[in-house]
Amino acid sequence: MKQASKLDNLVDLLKQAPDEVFLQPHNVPDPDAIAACLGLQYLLAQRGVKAVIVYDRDIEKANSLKMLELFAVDMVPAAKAATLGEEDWSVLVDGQKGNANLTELATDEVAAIDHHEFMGDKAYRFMDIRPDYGSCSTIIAEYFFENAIAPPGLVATALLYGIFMDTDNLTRGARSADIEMFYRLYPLSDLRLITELRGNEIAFSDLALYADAFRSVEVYDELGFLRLAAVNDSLLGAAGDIVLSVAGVEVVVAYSVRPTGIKLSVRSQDRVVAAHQLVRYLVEGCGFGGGHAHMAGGFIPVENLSPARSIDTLLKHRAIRFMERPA
Ligand SMILES: [Mn+2]
Repeated sequence: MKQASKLDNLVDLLKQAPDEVFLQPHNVPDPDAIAACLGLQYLLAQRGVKAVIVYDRDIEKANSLKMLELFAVDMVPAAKAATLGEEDWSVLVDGQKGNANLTELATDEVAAIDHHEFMGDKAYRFMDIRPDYGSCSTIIAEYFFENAIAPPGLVATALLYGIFMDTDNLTRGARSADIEMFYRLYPLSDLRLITELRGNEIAFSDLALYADAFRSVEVYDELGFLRLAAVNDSLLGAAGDIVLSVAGVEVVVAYSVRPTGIKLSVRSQDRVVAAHQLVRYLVEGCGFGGGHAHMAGGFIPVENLSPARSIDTLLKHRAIRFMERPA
């Protein structure tokens, strides 16, 4: 007898759902999260499971919005999912319970498919967490090929773009699995759409924000700091990436100050500096954070901030102390 695939197991589980099935990506879904949800939604539909994609926090980035349009992704903001309730089940995609960037909805989170660091046992009934993968789209692409389901052109293109974005064009945290899936998706994809997405990565209104943020950049040896105005903190990671591309800068701490607290994005291309460890060090005792060795994020709630000490000083002190700690 043929061994059940991961998709088979997930489908068997979801067929027992007492009511609706939702797919929930991390908040402010990025291209990888959107593509993985789109692919999984298609796979489940092929197997007779209808799933609704539900997300929290508005999508602001131009390329994520463009994806929704080009791939006709049907995603519902959590606040508008009128039928969502405790009797519904959800699959977490590109995130896990306990992540700072994942709102706990009323649904029962029965499953998680993710490539971020393992957040500990959350009693899922299906779990596929592969922290060594560069993107969640790679995991979903494998589900297609393992089960001999051909991804339609639009789905293949979305997954290809998801891998492309999360691995920074296969240069950041990409593993052989990411490259293999990229290679298999490539001939099935519509490359004109990829070009169109690449041409929509920044909105015109973002330019002034970037310009202000870049004026705030300070560099201490290999460590760069960037402060962004709160208006659109989804630009944080992308702005951090640009600072990381500055010659000599290997580690970037980017942050934005918003009314509810400080949002952090950390990037590292220094092999001995793990971004998720650095972000945890930055927020120790006052916030939460996590991610991968190359990219990580965190948050410090406003109530934990000391009025006596500026956030700029706190973050710079802590980051420099982390860099100078004995190995
Ligand atoms: Mn991802």
